[in-house]
Amino acid sequence: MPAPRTVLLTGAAGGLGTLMRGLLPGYGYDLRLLDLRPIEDEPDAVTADLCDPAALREAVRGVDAIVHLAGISLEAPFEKILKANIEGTYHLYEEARAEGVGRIVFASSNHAVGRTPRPRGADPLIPVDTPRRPDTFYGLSKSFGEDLAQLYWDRHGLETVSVRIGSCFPEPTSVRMLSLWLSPADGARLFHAALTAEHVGHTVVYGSSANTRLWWDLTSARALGYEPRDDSEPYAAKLIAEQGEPDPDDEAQAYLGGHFVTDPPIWPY
Ligand code: NAI
Ligand code: 15L
Repeated sequence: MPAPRTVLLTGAAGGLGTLMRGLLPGYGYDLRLLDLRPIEDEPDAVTADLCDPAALREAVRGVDAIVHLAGISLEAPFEKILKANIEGTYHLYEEARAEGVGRIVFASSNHAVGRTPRPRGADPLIPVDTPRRPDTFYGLSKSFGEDLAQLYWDRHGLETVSVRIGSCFPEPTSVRMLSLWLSPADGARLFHAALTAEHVGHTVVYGSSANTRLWWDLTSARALGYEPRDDSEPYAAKLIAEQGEPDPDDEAQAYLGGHFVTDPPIWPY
């Protein structure tokens, strides 16, 4: 696939979308923006629902690739997740296929494998082919997205890199995030690698920085050319002083998905 230049960024009004709107143009991309919500100071952004195939057809026409961030990003009743994340992602793939888009970078999540026990002591890092164990309907929708991506590669030759993002925020804000943090700058590096690596088929990668306390294996991400530069460790002493060391007997800290396993944050809309 030739290096993509015009990229549709879905979910462009969201937290990660806003960070990537700032960073991805630095890699030479022309971004076309899409979200359910209008975006201030972006009059050309497409305001559309993922469940509107006609609007998606227009939005994907002529783009070289898609970075798909749109959707419900926390736990919600199944019916809402079904619409936005499952049907919505299907519609995007279907319109991308119809318009001949070559590649999608799909924002999967650690919550697709959130019920996986977190490694302790000398345990090996969690491999990318660990069985999927969603911790929520939200995580289940990300697991669906990964299967959808595999189907569209196998059946239609539409490539995807599914990025199981850890926690992509300007700074880690919890002890758990010390292991999962993806700095925004590393996030842009990873998306750029996912957009430009050759022959990805459907590749699943974990998305985090080179954290000292890493829980998962970044080999498949590095194979795309991703070279993380950040590490959450400078934040560790302060966060541990405030929140304490993780308690292995606390169920909310025993799994990759953290408190999503016991008390998931609910999508507010
Ligand atoms: P966010 O909630 O801030 O942004 C999501 C955006 O999607 C919102 O602007 C929302 O308006 C839009 N959206 C929701 N439903 C839509 C629909 N039906 N049609 C069109 N747009 C719709 O979430 P955030 O943090 O920016 O995450 C972006 C993506 O990355 C999400 O898919 C999330 O699941 C995934 N992710 C994010 C992580 C993070 O650390 N920020 C970690 C793991 C995954
Ligand atoms: C996610 O998948 C969420 O979208 C994000 O808001 C964070 O909660 C992140 O996981 C996390 O696990 O920290």
